[in-house]
Order: sequence, then structure tokens, then C-alpha cells
Amino acid sequence: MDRPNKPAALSATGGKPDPQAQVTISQASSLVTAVLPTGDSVEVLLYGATVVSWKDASGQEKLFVSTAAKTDGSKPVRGGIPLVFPVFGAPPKDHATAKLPQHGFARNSRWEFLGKAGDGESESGSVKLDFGLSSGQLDQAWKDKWPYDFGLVYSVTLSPGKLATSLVVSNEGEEAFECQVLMHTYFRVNVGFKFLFPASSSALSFTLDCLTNLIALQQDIADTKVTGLDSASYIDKMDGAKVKTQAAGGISLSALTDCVYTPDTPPSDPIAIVEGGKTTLSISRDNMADVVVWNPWEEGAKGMGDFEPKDGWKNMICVEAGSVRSWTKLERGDVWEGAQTMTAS
Ligand code: TA6
Repeated sequence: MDRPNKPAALSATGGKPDPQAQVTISQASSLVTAVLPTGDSVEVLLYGATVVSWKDASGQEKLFVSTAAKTDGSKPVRGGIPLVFPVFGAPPKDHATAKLPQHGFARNSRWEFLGKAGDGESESGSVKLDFGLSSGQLDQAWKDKWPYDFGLVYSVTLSPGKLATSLVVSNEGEEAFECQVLMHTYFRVNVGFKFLFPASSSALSFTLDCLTNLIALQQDIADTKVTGLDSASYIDKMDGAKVKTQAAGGISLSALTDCVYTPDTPPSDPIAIVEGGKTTLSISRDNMADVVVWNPWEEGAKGMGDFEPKDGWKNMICVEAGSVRSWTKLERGDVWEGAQTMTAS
């Protein structure tokens, strides 16, 4: 007899024996997992349709998830890719979203798994997982705070070395509404070591130099840059929301950073995360003009009960694609779509 809650293996091609992706859903944790024949994998929690893991073929995790993150629905997941809708940040007092919590309700609602791409709907060797959230299935508590008829379809597409996420927002009602969308991606900054060959002559000093270099050169956020935003206008939320222009040479972080960039280059131009001089990830956008760069730093991490380990801020950076600096107004029947493609180098 089958053991209870045994994950049901759902072949992405209707059970035909082929090397395509394997998709499983575990009813207990409502977690959808897809694994490609290459070994690349993605895990999506139905709670918030939150991507909580993206690994490349070697099994290297690309996303940061706090070890104290709640995944039981008691609060939004601290890490992965929380979805921000219909409002980014603290809602304005004089706006229709005023009664909603920071970042809206999408990341703390239960979505439904709509299924996986069948044959022909995705490039070979990739798999598309679709998730849905609509006003019809929204908790009454949220509906009371934001009474509009909407539909969301969130697609997570895994292909070798890439993960794409796209959101389609539709106005299903008679009344127009305004919204903001953001994919609040927490990227891992991998702890690693840069070895610098010491120029020492004697064996003893060579050994000492090696040790010194080893200790001194641990890579973390201090060795990380974000490129592709040079000369972009940005709002510095840590400096009175002043509007500034990004200097050339990329963005290095040395303190709590919370900036909303609106580059005037095409969204398809990649934003890159560069660790120790090597590009490890690039993000291209579609129809999402803004990019938020955030790191809570030591003080921010200390202040978040669900942020662990407390020095984890050294090994993560949020680079968040979104449409947040203005409102998108959807009239009856209007549809909006925004997407990001993350490519591991
Ligand atoms: O995206 C950056 C930000 O808006 C920061 O201001 C910080 O609040 C972060 O999101 C996390 O917000 P949360 O509501 O998840 O604690």
C-alpha cells in the first residue's frame, strides 16, 4: 500500500518515457519541484508562489533563503523570489492600496498550481510551471482591503542555466485599478576564496602568506558589484529618498543599501552580479523598467527575526526587477505582463 503523502511524480510530458523534466508536487508542503535531465532544478512553494530554490546542473544554489524563513504560511518567505503585488513598499495613505500590508498580498496568499507546459509549449529541455491567484480565491480579509476583480498568472520557466519568471495581471472586473509589481529576488553571494599566489621566496613566508591571503580574501558582499546601472537615475531610500544618478564603475555596497533604479537603457540590457571580478548572474527584464538593489547589512539583519544566519547579509544581495516607480492603471479587460530572465554564468 502506498505510504500517505507520497509525492506524485508528474512527468512533464504526460507519462511518455522521455528525458524531459520531472515535476513533482508534495501535498504536505505544497511544494512544486521540477528537475531537468541536466540536473537543474527549481522549487516553488504554493504559498506566495514563492520560488524557494533554483539550482544549476552542478547543484549550486543561486538564491538566498534565510534558515529562519517561515514556509508555513504564517508570514512571507524571507528569501527566494517573493512576489510583490499590488503595491511595492509601504502603501501610500491616500491610495486604494492604503489598507494593505507592505508589498501587498500576493506573497502571502495561497496560489494554485495550474500545471506544467506540455510538449511544444516550451523549448526542449525546459519546463514551465504556471501558478494562479485571482480575486475569486483571495482571502476575504484581503478582498475587504482591496476590492478589485483581478487575475494573476505567474509562470516559472526553468531551462539549463536559466530561470525566467513572468507575471500576467488582468483586470477581470468593471472598475479600473492601479498596481505595482516586483519580483523580490534574493540572490546568493557565494562564499568562496580568491587565491592570490604569494610572491614569497622562502617556504615559511610562502606558507604564512598563503594563510594570510586565504583569511583575508574570503569573498562576500564586500567583493560583489552590480553592473549595468551606471548613469541610471535612482531613489536612495537610505538618504531621504533623494533622487540621484549612479556613478560609473558599478555599484559596490558598504552599508545598508535600499535603492530604486530606473535605467534609461532598454530593460533587455542585462544587469549583472559580479563577484570577485567574475560575472556570476545576469538579469534581463521585459516591461519592468525598475530595479531595486537592497541589502539589509548587519543592522537590518539583526532587526529581522526571520533573517538567519545573522551574518547572512554578507552572502546575499537583492536585485529586484519590477514596475514600481509609478502605477500601472488597468481598465476593465486590460492585461499587463512583466518578466525577468536570470542567467547563471
Ligand atoms: O525591496 C527592498 C525593500 O522594500 C526594503 O525596503 C525592505 O523593506 C525589503 O524590501 C524587505 O521588506 P519585507 O517586507 O520583506 O521585510
